[in-house]
Amino acid sequence: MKPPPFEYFCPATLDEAIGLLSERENAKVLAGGQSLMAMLNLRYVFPDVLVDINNLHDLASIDVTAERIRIGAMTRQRKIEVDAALFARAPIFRSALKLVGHRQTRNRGTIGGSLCHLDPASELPLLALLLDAVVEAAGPSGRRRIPARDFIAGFMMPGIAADEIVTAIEFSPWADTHTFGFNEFARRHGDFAIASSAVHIERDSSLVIQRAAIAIGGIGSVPQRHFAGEKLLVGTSGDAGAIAAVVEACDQLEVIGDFHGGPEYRLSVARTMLRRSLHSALPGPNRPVAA
Ligand SMILES: Cc1cc2nc3c(=O)[nH]c(=O)nc-3n(C[C@@H](O)[C@H](O)[C@H](O)COP(=O)(O)OP(=O)(O)OC[C@H]3O[C@@H](n4cnc5c(N)ncnc54)[C@H](O)[C@@H]3O)c2cc1C
Repeated sequence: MKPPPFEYFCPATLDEAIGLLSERENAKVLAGGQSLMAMLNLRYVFPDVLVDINNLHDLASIDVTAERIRIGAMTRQRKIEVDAALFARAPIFRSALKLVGHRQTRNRGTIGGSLCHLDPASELPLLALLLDAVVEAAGPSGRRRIPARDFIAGFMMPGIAADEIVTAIEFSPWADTHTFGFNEFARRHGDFAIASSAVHIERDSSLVIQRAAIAIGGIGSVPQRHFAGEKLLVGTSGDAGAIAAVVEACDQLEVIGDFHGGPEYRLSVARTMLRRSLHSALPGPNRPVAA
């Protein structure tokens, strides 16, 4: 398959790229190309202009401080997977990235591209939601910061205008003592997940859960926070009863079916993935016996 014809630009600066997106009709950003090129070849999208942002090297960096983690939009997924400083403060990225496509796709694919493609089963938007990240976008009227929950505007619909470019994602790292779990089920390695779950937990010295974040991907039109489950978990020791209640409460999430599986099947897979993630995030004496 060949893509439909398009004009191609490869600007050297962010301003130039934004200028092209504002001046040209029906223009699209090209980042790692791992989703866009397939969509062009399959004739799902027909842009008249492609603005390749691979020369915007300033957008490819990872900055980790005690208060803040910032990942530039053009950072390759493989770079994020192996970054030691990021791993020390947010190890969930490595676990999740190992499940994003294949090493070859991660060598090219970018975090910005994944956020903007916004497949409901994508791992990186799920982490953005889990971590209450802020997405930074630049457009003709400057830069703005968009909370991940607003950025995820709908099914494969990022909350940015056609002439805006995502420049970075930022979030505050959790306490060094936090624990996490990330699990997903896909029919073949590298496929998009039928359901995925991401869990972050902070406990006090008595092993009582003080803070919890849970996000579920793949089962709805967008990745979702499981707020009801988080409430059920905080204040408990993460015992078997609490875990069962959190898993049960998944029926409060949006669940849709497609040709890969109906809603009941997806919900059942999501519950299993969540149970596994909770078990990984709750090590030590309070770890419940796996069901
Ligand atoms: C075999 C295979 C398996 C895969 N498996 C998975 C998987 O399991 N999980 C997963 O999450 N992904 C998976 N993917 C897709 C992933 O590899 C892509 O990297 C990702 O979806 C898009 O990132 P990209 O940098 O390649 O973006 P592109 O393909 O270049 O762009 C994707 C979309 O985002 C827009 N865009 C890109 N960057 C920006 C920006 N900075 N600002 C504004 N708009 C932007 C583009 O215009 C386009 O609409 C898979 C891909 C392949 C080929």
